[in-house]
Amino acid sequence: MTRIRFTTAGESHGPALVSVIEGVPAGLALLAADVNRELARRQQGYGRGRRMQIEQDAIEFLSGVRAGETLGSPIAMLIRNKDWKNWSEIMDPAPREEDATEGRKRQLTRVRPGHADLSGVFKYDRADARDILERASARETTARVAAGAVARRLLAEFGITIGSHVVHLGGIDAAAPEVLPADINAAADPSPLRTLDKNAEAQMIELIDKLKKDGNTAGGICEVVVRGLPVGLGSHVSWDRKLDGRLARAIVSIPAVKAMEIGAGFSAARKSGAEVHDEIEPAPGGEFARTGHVRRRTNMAGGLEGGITTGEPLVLHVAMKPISTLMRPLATIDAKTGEAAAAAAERSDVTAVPAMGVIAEAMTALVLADAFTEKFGGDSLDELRRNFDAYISHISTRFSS
Ligand code: EPS
Repeated sequence: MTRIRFTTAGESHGPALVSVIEGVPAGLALLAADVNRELARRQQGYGRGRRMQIEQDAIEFLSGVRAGETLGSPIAMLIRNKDWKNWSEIMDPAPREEDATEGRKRQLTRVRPGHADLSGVFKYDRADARDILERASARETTARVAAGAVARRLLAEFGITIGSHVVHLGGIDAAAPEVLPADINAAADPSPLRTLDKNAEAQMIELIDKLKKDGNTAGGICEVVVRGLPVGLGSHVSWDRKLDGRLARAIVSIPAVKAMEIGAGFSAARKSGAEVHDEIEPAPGGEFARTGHVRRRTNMAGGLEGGITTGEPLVLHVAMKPISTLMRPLATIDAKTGEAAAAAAERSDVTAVPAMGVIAEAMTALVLADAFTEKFGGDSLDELRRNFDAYISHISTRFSS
């Protein structure tokens, strides 16, 4: 497994973020613009903090791409932090004279409930929670989105598209249209909340303005939809090959994400089997070649049965808790003294749910690109395509002979 791996490095106010993705076949057309477009999507959303005005995230390829095509070698991408110039003393990797006497400026010891601050200080035995929060910051997700953009390019070659939209924010539900638009992101991205419901959007904006005044924050839920998948990615044979588990791990690792549902999710537990399981019927016609010329009458399963894709759209719901930095701080302790204190108020966002959808798309793309290359193999894009075409031709003629 794991034919496609990725890792990220970087502190929120350090010089740069780094993203390394490995296992992408050679010969995939890839431009910095393909990645930067996704980074720009992650930066949008009503309710973001001032940092998003400072940064204009963009990558430089350090390796793995030549003349606009991947080489099959690790692709390393550098994303410089524009804010670094304001933090270079505080984040300087080299020791400074004043460290011994005064310590670094902007220490954070009034640890924030809900953030990694306190557990991290204990675990890594640090005096300053900045040593923890700089890496725990959701700034790291920029590097995930960069890797995800490469995975998305690969999937696009095979007609697989990934979109998302916000379906809930801080107690406000957004009504989903009966039929989702063909291009979900083209419809959702122009909305400041990335929602498809204009009424809900206005209420969400009002809520965010109110929470901002109150020094408070909001969470919410995004729906991620993947179309164009073939039947047969993932496997039922062992726990760690099951695609549902692999997706859950990737998605729930996103900062502040507390839950993920597949298809009907929690609501399936309250229904009977006859209501939940999607009936299967023959489906002749070219568009169903990827599903072996069958289709489900419904998609309660959200595109996965037995940890394997069915070829129906993959549908995930991803829940994010409210951001844990509150401008009107909660009670905590001072990690220096152990005494009661009010939590530190670092610059932050009121909500980042619209961005979370973009990050969830990226993590989904990475898991699916891994499962896709695992199934179809190949060191070059052409080889991957030959293997894919042979499989589709095989499953689509299964019932015709
Ligand atoms: C983020 C950058 C951060 C935060 C946010 C996400 O920038 P700064 O800390 O300089 O304001 O805005 O991180 C958090 C909400 C958090 O709790 O760490 C980004 O690039 O997405």
